[in-house]
Amino acid sequence: MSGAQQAWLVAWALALIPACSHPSSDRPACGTNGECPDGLTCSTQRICELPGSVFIDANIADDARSVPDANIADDARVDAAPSPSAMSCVGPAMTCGASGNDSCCTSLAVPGGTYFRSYDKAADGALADMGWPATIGAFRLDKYEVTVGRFRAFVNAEIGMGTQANPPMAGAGARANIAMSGWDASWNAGLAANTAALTTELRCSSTSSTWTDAAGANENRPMNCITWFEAMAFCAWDGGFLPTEAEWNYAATGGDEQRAYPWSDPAADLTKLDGMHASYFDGINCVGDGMAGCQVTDLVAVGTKPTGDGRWGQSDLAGNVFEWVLDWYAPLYRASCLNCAETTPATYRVHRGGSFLLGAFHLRAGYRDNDSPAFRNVGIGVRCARAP
Ligand SMILES: [Ca+2]
Ligand SMILES: [Ca+2]
Repeated sequence: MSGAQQAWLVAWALALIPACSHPSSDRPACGTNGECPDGLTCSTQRICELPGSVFIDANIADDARSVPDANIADDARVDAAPSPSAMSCVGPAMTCGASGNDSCCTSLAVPGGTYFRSYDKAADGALADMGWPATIGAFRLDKYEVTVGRFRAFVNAEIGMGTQANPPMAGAGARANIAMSGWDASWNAGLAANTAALTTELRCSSTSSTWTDAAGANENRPMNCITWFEAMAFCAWDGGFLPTEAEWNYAATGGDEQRAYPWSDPAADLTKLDGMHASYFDGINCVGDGMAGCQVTDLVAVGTKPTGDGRWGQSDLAGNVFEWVLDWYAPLYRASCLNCAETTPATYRVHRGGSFLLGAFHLRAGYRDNDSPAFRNVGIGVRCARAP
């Protein structure tokens, strides 16, 4: 294929991707010397970005590549009831949610249905492509992001849990109807060598990691700084599995209501986004804790902003931490699908929902982001799904 043909093919492929507006105010500007909040890095455009993300925005012209490579300069990176089987809540007190007395492992039913992926009814038309329908079977999705306390139960369950010293069994966390969805032994190499290495790596930030080696003030905050491998291993051990990208999107957008944010009701009302609904970046501050600046307290205790709950009751789907999902990242969705997931190995895994460090558009139910499965960031955690 000639260079001109290749260029045309890339342009054609990019043109198929749902266009998104992505204002620079969604991300903090860099300081004079390139300073950014912990977890973000300064781009060549002097905007604090989530490092490693692959993002394509509405301005295709500045997106020279869809996948970053070693030559950074040419990469477009501008822009219900407690679950009976949740191992992580055997023992810990009922301390989660808006009143601080709910099981941190509450898992809520999501009825099946058909919807359009990365589409919402918001009047701004930013996610207006109805070309990607999907049908989802009934499942359960945990009400809360996985907390530090739950992750601690995992680390302490047996010697070496979630590390190469004690990896998941092959096939763990598999989905009944999705081939290649369980743990693959080749992923063991992606785990930390042992518990000492793991607990060191879990402190991926000097200021905003939520993990502490001894139980402390962060037990009900979302666990961050975990890789996709650790997210997968945790949910499998906990009696669940990672939601698919389509399931996560379905729950966040309220299925056929096609909400812009999980709480948007009526769906076209985009005005309801503030610090009461979510922990996010408002263009000036991380607003989760109501205080100026971005710090670990902006990683709010799960479920403490109930006005931001979704159609089926899940909390913090938008903001606080991005949530790893099962799928490998494919730039284009399949045209339509039934209980689908991208399980063909690629380079990046998908995470969804935006974080305490990033702005409004990242929180939209249809927004997609992705990183290497080995990536750790203060803005990325996980939420588990379960069989209905
Ligand atoms: Ca703050
Ligand atoms: Ca979240």
